[in-house]
Amino acid sequence: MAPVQLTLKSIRARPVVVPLKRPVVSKVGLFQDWPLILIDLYTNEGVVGHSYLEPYLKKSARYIVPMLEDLAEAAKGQPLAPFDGYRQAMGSLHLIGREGVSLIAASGLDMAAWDSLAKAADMPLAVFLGGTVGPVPAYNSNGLWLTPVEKLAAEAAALVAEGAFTGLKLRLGRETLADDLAAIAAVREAAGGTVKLMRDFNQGLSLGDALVRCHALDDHGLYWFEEPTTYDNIPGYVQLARELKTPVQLGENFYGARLLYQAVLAGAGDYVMPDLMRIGGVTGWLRAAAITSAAGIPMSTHLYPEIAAHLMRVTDTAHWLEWQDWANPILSEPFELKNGHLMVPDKPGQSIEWDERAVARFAL
Ligand code: SMN
Ligand code: MG
Repeated sequence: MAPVQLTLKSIRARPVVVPLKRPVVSKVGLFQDWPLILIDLYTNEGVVGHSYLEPYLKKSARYIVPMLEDLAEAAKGQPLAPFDGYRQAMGSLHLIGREGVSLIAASGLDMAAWDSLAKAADMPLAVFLGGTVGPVPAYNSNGLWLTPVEKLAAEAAALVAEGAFTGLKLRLGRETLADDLAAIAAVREAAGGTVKLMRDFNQGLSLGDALVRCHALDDHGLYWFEEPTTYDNIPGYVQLARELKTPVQLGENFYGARLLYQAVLAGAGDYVMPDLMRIGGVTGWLRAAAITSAAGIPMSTHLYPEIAAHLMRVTDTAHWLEWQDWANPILSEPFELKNGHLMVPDKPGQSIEWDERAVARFAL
């Protein structure tokens, strides 16, 4: 089969808002439902690539969609080559800032471009990148928000049962240490002693409070402490990682692989978990994975479980996939879970196809 060179024709970006089975109650906000921006990338050769963004804020579609359209317009008629496209996007955007919305838009296009290329090659993305399809160890991150402690036990049991999970994420940083301890005890009892408990503070504590709280929780057999304090307080994270026995996890707010590199170099955490929308899509992920491989730092995923599952199959230090079913309402074939693993489908591309009736129903 002759290799197919794809040419970018146009894109379509459609905001939707999907219902959440369990509302997100967190230090970064309260979300009853969840906005997604669905991206379709059209090529002159007829291949259509897909990706989505999870921009947290419904109103952000008003500025992310035009930015996606501008970037695509600038690359129109050019060969679809994500490494070149990424460099071009960064070059054109650095005057208004490489981080933030610029990188979010570039990441969305990048993911759709890789999907298109893998589809043109008739390979799953994991295989296109030199790996294989198969299971990826996942923890269930669909619940255990800052909701009443009395409700956590039943929810923890339900979350384990949803996919025979061996890991759950619990959000901490409640009003008092006693509240956090009660939440941990309730979840531990209901989930069983062998289930790993990932703890997310969502940057909710000042550095001083984070030190006190994490020290107090350090002997409770927790699997990791995620983002105890503001994500860019690198010296603070260095101190936390040095002082605590429980591994410190961060990285969902790193914009680009260079910030991840700087954090790794400084010793700001034991684990990292880049987010595809911020790290720079597939291209940014591959760069981040090279850094964590060289540094020997375990790398987990943040959101985007479908495309992240493909990438974990080619990530040297692949650790845990964060499972959320939030995109399921608009996917024609949601990914399968088996024994606590997300299964990478043996289908071309990322295997993200829209359920168009659902997309119409949830259109913003
Ligand atoms: C998170 C994700 C999405 C919304 C709120 C909080 C969290 C995580 O940081 O790691 O899942
Ligand atoms: Mg988090």
